[in-house]
Amino acid sequence: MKNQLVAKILYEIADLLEIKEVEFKPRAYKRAAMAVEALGDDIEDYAKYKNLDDIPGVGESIAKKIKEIIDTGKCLEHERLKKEIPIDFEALLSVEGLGPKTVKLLYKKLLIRNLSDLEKAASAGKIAELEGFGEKSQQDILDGITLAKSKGERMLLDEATAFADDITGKLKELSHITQIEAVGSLRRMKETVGDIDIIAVTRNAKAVAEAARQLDNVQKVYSAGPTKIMLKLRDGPDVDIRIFGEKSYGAALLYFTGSKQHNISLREIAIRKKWKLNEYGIFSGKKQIAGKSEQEVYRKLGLDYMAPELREDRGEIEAARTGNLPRLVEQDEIKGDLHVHTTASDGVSSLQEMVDAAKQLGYAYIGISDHYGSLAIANSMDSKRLAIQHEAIDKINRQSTGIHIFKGAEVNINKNGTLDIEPEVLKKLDYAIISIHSSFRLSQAEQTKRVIRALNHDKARILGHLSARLLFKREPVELDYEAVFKAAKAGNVALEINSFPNRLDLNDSHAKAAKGHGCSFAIDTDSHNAEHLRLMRFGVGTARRGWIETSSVINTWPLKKVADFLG
Ligand code: DGT
Ligand code: CA
Ligand code: CA
Ligand code: ZN
Repeated sequence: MKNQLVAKILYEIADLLEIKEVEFKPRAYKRAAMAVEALGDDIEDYAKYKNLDDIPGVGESIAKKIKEIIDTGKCLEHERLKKEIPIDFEALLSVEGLGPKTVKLLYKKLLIRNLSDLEKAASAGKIAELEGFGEKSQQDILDGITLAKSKGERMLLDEATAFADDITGKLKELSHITQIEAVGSLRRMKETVGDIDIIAVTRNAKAVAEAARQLDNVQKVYSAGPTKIMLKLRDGPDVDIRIFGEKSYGAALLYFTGSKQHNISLREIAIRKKWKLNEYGIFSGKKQIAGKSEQEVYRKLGLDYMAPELREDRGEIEAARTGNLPRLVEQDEIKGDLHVHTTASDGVSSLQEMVDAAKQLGYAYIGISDHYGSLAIANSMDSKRLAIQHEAIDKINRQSTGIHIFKGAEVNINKNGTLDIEPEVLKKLDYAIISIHSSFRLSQAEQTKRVIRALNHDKARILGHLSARLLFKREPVELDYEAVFKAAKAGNVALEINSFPNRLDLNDSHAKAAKGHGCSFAIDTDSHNAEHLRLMRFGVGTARRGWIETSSVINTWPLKKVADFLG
């Protein structure tokens, strides 16, 4: 899908025009970018079968540019603006606290174009001297640069998944490829991915190498032999493709899925049995005694099958040996999504659009949880707007459309642990998700006290994105997690596993620790447009990495039971 690429370029045109102080146009581009982001269909299909200017917010001139991006991967107007104003938006906006407005200001005042300009200016104390900045914001920027740089060559799981799906999808069309699958950290659903690893079975390795060379987004082919092809994608990761025979497919999957530590422990078991285990199979002397499937290899080693998400050598092998593996939650057991924003706060899709999209996913319920309170940046609701939303929800619920809508809200936890909502308004909700959106840097003791106090509010039923981290952007808050999990269990508050790819919060190890305290979980998406509802798979993957079982996930429960839980 080229939707993301189109939206990204439109957003950048908007930002560049804003720097040039062009009137009106920036808003138009931004609106169009948001609409493309929220579009349910593949934009390429849309261009083929419908009129691009039927998309709300897209006029004739922007439609032309979208067509140009679909056809050529870029837009001349955008290239021209970039030459005129050579700012590396992507890098600068990846620094926590820098928005388009600040980037614009820093360019105008200090001619900052990229991370290195920014770092120089901040280190020299020039940013603190600007009006509206100070020592603290300068230090925040320096910290932000360190984090943005830590991204290095790794990327978020959803980005890596999109790249991998694209390649495996195209190669799958070759008739001589009988099996192909992405492995490595991607298959283990790790929160960030270094390179993409792919295993294929084919009769014609030469043709695979040729096809890989021809992929339209390949930037460079490092090497292409009969068993291994290594390449780099344009604006993307390195990809290792390895080719195996049918007989070794399972062993190869197992080996290249990793983790390395999991592999090492398996090999030790094989050695104890006087066998050899490698990417071609289990061998007794020269004879292959297993290797066609992963199941076969595990069985031979006396182990139950372990889902890829478990393979981190965190006790899964012992559990597999003794028949004690967890009954992991699965994507198709999810019956609803309880963290969803709409146009009533900072979402892009309307209530009705969100409900329709949830229905299409086969959900039995959805919880609408727009921001409430004083958080200006998120266009938070007040009691008046909430009342209007509740009327709209009542109306849809009365139509008995086969999906139930819960009335929720995402409520900020104030610095002192009170909630940013009037008590009489809180009472009108079915439930509140309580989240940290400010005061990220309290001491561990203060932060822990704050969260535990907030847990005690009636209606606080889900604790949202607990660590508040943003991958490559914001460090997690300091917290006595064990104490919070204990309090959540005592108050019967579910812990969110936020599926948004730059959050994945709780992360895998926190989820596993919380499970140890008997906590329950809500895996949800924090959707801001209808497409985001599909991000659920990344939250489910994270939950599975945390050994989370179906029974403890509240949004696998039937409607009646969730309604009881929410109260
Ligand atoms: P990444 O790419 O950094 O996100 O992480 P992985 O896990 O995808 O690591 P990668 O791409 O270096 O290797 C893919 C898999 O291949 C890895 O998970 C396990 C296996 N592997 C790689 N190197 C070794 C090794 O030296 N020993 C063993 N036993 N397995 C290895
Ligand atoms: Ca890898
Ligand atoms: Ca690799
Ligand atoms: Zn939030």
